[in-house]
Amino acid sequence: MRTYGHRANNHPNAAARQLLETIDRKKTNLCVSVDVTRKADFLAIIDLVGPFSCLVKTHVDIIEDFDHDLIEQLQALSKKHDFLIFEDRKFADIGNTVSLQYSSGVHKIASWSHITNAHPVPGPSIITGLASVGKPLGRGLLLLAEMSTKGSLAVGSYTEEAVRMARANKDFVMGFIAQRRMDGVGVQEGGNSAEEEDFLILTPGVGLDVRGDGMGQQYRTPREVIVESGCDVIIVGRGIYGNPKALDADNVRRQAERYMKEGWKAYLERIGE
Ligand code: 5IU
Repeated sequence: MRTYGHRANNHPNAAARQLLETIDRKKTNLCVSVDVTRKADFLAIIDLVGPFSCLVKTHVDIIEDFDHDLIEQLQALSKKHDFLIFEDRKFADIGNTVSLQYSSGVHKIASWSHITNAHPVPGPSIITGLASVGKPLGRGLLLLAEMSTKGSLAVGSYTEEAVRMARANKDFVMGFIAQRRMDGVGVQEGGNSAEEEDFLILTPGVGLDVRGDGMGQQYRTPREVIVESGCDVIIVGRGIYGNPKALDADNVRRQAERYMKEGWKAYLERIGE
């Protein structure tokens, strides 16, 4: 299994290259997911976890006091701590509409988010729409090939079609949100092999202390995700920041470091070091 650094040197997608370089430089495959509704909490958590993260995942539409200053501060933290930004927008509409949702509105996601994601449900036109905005800016797109939730419909032929859509759009699609490596998935008999591709697999549903959240979320450990399933980045939210109404800065820092160490240990095991 190749190293993150080796993959960075050879990756054709600019955003994937940036992410792999950051992972290699900081020795962390941890993406922290920050689902909180107050700007002050959002920025405080990111400042605490930034040193341990290669990527910070946001849902800016849940922030009640969102403003342009939040984006400026987020970008400053991204520079200060050397992490990329991933707005987990999960676009799902027709090409024209998603191009407007990505570029415009209150949030202007494409102007600050290095990476975003989309449901493959509308078919390849969703990639065309998003690429018309994101490609000139050097952004990267992840397709949702699978989900971590109980009863997810993104399985079987749906997942295979998602991978085929990505293969046909490698200049903009850098990888997947999925629960396992996608090498060979959807490759038809006699069809092209997947040898030439290097999709990044970013995986939510990661926790060390509990197996679920009572709302359908299912957690696996960093080792299960990185070693057993061959994924590249662990996405961790509440396992790190706990209850946003009772933030404990020392504990947030400690948990981020704990997940970073577990994720890196698993990666070293995977590459045989
Ligand atoms: N998320 C999932 N599962 C998925 C997808 C996205 O949990 O399949 I696609 C998001 C939802 C949340 C974060 O923003 O990842 C996980 O947060 P917790 O670690 O707090 O469960």
